Amino acid sequence: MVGGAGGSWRLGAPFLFLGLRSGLSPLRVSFLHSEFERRPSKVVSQANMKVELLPALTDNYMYLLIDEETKQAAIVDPVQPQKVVDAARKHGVQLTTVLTTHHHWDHAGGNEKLVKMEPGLQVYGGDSRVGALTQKVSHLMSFQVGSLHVKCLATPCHTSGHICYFVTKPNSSEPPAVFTGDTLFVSGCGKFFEGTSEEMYKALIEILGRLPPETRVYCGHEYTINNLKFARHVEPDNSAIQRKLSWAKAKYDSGEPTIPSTIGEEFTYNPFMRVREPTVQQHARESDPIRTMGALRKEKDSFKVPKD
Ligand SMILES: N[C@@H](CCC(=O)N[C@@H](CS)C(=O)NCC(=O)O)C(=O)O
Ligand SMILES: [Zn+2]
Ligand SMILES: [Zn+2]
Repeated sequence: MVGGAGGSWRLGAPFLFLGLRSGLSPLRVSFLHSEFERRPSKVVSQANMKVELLPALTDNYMYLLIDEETKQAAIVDPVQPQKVVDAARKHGVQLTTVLTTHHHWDHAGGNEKLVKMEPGLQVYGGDSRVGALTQKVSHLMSFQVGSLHVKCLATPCHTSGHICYFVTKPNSSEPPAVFTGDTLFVSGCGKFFEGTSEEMYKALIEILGRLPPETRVYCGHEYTINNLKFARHVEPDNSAIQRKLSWAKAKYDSGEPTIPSTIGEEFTYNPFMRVREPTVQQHARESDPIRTMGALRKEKDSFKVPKD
């Protein structure tokens, strides 16, 4: 909307000036004025956000987040910069922003090279260990990518500086998106390298779990099938797990990603989001959700994934 209005103002002002100088009637001036008024709403009704999944390495995902209104874009975890530059060119968008979830090589390892290829990028992250960092962020800080609103959610545990990015399009009926890196996976969560069960409980239940249920979840890895096999081991009688696993196997067989899920869906099959459920606590032989979180993570760290 800002771009649309700015564009017509830049056009409108000289026309108005010429109009006065050449003695055009006030009618002509008011016609220009009504043109100016009409433009912004048209832009808003067409505006949208688009997310392109870019598979990287063996099972990582990078995400190109496009603001359709301004044709500006952000890239989440650009570990393979050439693929990012090619995708931005294909869509005809201007890459302005890098959103880094955490400092691990398979997520932040491409930042320096990308910044060399595309000078002037803003590189966001929550950890000084993130390469080429220009904007160190913390919990609830927010900024714009074009007309899209991005809110930083600190979710320390997998790493101490891990950030998830919650993206909304103001005045749109479109569901929001959240980029969860290695905190939340489809039906799983990241290993607790630099944090505690209490922190992962806070991240999954109190921060990500309180986002609108329709929020699209874009995670850092394609681990869905293995995660659902662990979920089935935890809750053998949960039909949401059975259904999602059959669906994920079919997707895998046709070479398609299983991303995104939604926050609402995760509560039905992700054992780490279900630590308050009696069935999950009984499996873990615990009666407290945080201790259940710890027990599940410990069990999954050495879980041998069955063939089917
Ligand atoms: N188990 C992983 C091994 C790789 C790994 O440790 N990945 C990290 C993220 S880079 C993690 O947190 N994985 C979560 C998990 O294995 O449950 C796999 O399925 O390939
Ligand atoms: Zn990681
Ligand atoms: Zn990772």
